[in-house]
Amino acid sequence: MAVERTLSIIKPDATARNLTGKINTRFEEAGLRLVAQRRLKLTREQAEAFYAVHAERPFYNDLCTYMTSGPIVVQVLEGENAIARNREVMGNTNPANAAEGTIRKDFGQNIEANSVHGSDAPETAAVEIAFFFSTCDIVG
Ligand code: IDP
Ligand code: MG
Repeated sequence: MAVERTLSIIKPDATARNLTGKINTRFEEAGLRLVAQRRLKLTREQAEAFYAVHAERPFYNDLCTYMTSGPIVVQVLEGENAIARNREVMGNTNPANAAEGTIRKDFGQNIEANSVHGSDAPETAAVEIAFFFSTCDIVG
């Protein structure tokens, strides 16, 4: 296993319910280190660009509306096998199908407002990290 970095987002449903600290604790307890973090509100243009890979999906427009509906916390998580590890800790996209003890099971509201985003592969992690952070923002 290699030390990796992945892009994580705490989504508007979770910041609205003041869950940033509780979610960060899940990451830290799973051995993931928060090596960069910033709170911001996405513009429509940013949300559309970030989720461009989903542009043809039926949920794309609603997803972009939801992701601009409140503040988010963007963060870089670092650790052994961080991309897969983070996705384990997050759980299934649909909270109704997520395993016990995962973030989405415990905090997610529905398949759209599912509290967290995590990159799905090394290539997408690199692109998504660069979307929000420059190298000097990330301190490992
Ligand atoms: P992931 O976040 O688990 O990687 P993706 O398939 O990449 O799941 O979808 C990106 C995001 O789009 C999801 O986290 C969720 O917020 C939203 N989404 C995915 N599928 C649906 C759906 O069927 N209806 C509404 N929103 C969806
Ligand atoms: Mg995804």
